[in-house]
Amino acid sequence: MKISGSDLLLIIDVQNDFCPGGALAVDDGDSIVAIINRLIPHFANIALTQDWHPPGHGSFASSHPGHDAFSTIQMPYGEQTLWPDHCIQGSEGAQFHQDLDTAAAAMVIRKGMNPSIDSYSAFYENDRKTSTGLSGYLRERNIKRVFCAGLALDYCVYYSALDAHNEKFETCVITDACRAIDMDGSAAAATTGMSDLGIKLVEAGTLLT
Ligand code: VGL
Ligand code: ZN
Repeated sequence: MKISGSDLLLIIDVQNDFCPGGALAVDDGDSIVAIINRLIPHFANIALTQDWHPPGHGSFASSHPGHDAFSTIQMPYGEQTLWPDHCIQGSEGAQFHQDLDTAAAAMVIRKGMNPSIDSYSAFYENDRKTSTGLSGYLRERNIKRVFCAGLALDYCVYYSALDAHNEKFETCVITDACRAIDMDGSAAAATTGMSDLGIKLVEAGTLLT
């Protein structure tokens, strides 16, 4: 597969809290940094997302006494998984992994800032209505195809890929440049869900040649 000038590399939540030692660590999460760094020089357009929650965010189990992390509750916008406190604005855990080569990124989308709505996707908050503005930005920049990489495959990468597809961008997920949280089969469900929609699952090696 050949990368063109109208392709975007969307690097999702490669932050300390999602890496080993972090508050919501994804197994092997840091192992994707080297692969992503190798992909970066091949793309003319790069955007990063950064999970960026205020303290006491509504997606934190600690904001719902009596509810444990990794359980689910009903929010006004639907079901929400509760997480350990993570990616608090300005904290070390919210910083990008120190080896991630962020210099070439034109755009950083911060998300999950509304205290009462979580945001997995780079495009829409979890109410599925509130836009981050990314879609308009990409259209103005004439982006036609979005390649997703990052953390976590079954949450923020998955929802970002679904929305990129719904917004009519051709969408690919670079599977070996992602790692999953994988709760109750969520990684397999995300992978199947994406390929059923026609989202292409590709390996980094096919883009680097
Ligand atoms: C994420 C859970 C909570 C992610 C962010 O980046 O996949 N997951 N916040
Ligand atoms: Zn979060």
